[in-house]
Amino acid sequence: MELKIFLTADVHLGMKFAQYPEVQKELSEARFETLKGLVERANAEGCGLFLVAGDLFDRVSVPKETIVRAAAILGEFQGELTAVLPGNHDFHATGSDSLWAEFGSRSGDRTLVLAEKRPYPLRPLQPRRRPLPRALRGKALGAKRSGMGSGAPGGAFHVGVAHGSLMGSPPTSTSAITP
Ligand SMILES: [Mn+2]
Repeated sequence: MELKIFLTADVHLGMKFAQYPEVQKELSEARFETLKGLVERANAEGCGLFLVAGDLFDRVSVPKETIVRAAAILGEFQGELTAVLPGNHDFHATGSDSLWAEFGSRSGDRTLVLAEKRPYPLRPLQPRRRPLPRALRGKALGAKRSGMGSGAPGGAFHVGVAHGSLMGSPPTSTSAITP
């Protein structure tokens, strides 16, 4: 049984780089190219889950075009599921005009925004193109298996995902507070 996960974080799409006006556009564009390259690598590696562990976006007020482009790039992932955790820069807020509502509306049904602190079962996310691998059936992102109604035989994968510093493990520099 195997679950191959591609993990990234802090892509910070939409970063303005205002302090570098002469290369501002190139630096901003490079973030999109990087994400594209990551998705291509994940596809080449045959990953089943593409996981973004926070700060896919640089801030909650990124332009709509940035959100559309991000959703399109992630939509090229050929695995079973893309899961995106909001971070401290692109935190989750309710409201139909919020970043994540817009992102959700631009993403397919195999993209999951981990907006709440709870386990997310993978079962409802049935693949469109091919059967869910045995490794992913009845599995969940998050903590305990109980309450998920999994019923899957054998062991289960539990994938914890977080963004930020660990409690009780103080950062050694300010960059560790807002990486
Ligand atoms: Mn961050």
